[in-house]
Amino acid sequence: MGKPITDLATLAIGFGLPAEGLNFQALGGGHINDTWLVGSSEGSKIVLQRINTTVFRHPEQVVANHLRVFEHLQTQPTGLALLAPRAWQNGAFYTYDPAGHFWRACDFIPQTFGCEQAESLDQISATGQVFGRFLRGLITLSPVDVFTTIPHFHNAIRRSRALADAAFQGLPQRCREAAPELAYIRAEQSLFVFLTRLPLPERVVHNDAKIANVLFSQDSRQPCAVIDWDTIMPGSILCDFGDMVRSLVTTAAEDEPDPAKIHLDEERFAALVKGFIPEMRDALAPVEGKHLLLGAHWIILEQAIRFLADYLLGDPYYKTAYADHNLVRARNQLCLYRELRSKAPVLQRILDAV
Ligand code: GN1
Ligand code: MG
Repeated sequence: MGKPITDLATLAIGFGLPAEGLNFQALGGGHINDTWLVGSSEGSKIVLQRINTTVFRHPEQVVANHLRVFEHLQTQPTGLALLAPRAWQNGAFYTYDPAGHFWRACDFIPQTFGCEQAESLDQISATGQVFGRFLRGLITLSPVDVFTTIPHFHNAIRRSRALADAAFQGLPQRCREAAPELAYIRAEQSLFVFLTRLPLPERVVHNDAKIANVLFSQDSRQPCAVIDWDTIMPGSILCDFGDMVRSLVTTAAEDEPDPAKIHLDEERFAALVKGFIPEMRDALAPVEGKHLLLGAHWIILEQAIRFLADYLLGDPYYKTAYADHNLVRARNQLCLYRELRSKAPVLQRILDAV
């Protein structure tokens, strides 16, 4: 985030903001890219982003997908505000700075705010509904029209293998520290073999369907937009449902260290499915409807694996705020996963009843 403000100004002006009275606010929520909200004195605002090109190796494809999704969703009755991409001076929707960093921008959706954690059951239902509408809108977009910007993104078997490699090659002290978690994950990962055998339809999905990626209207307090379209690519609806459970049904932030505070709450789950399922019901294939809850198992265990592998390797992937941050995140996800395992029959009954 240590970019000199003058460079940000040049970029903001290049993406079409007037030069007068520019102001910059770092938006620190993301784990991967660097993001700023840039305003000008005449009132317009854009979101300016430096893409992490170690993670997104073909950032032009991220931008191409964004444009494709934007054009497609404009034709769909989602009722949601959309992220309009901004063109650079030359008409492309991105630019490189002199240091070779990749930048892109989109319009800020005015009068909105973000939220890291759900505050009420109504908010959970409304967020599930908005993701349902968004995904419903994407269902008519063919996966062949969208780039796979991160190959094997939700290939949990590869992720498990990467964890096994990290346990072998990672920082020895960290590998010792994480031995119980490694053993637990090893015992659970046969789930992923079962998942690969399911004939899941490939669809264009969001792939990061967490509450932090929803904007709420300042007037109505209702969710009005789904943001962070970087990982929209071919994948499975189960993953998006899993991320919703991971972020909306938990009682604590993703990096809460105290296990006593981390729970998967049945009422929250019921609120999520009440919002999400009616939007999606007639679009889901039977194999998807039947295995939605497995999507939560998949994504929560996979997320624990990803955080843990990163910890073992010395945190090359996720931004961290302190030394054990990724270990804390991994343990947090494993708490959720254990509760998911024990509450699965109850949660499945809730799903069956909607
Ligand atoms: C990353 O940067 P952010 O917060 O949008 C990650 C997601 C994880 C998420 C965990 C490209 O998303 O897959 O689920 O962190 N994005 C990428 O909160 O790896
Ligand atoms: Mg994301």
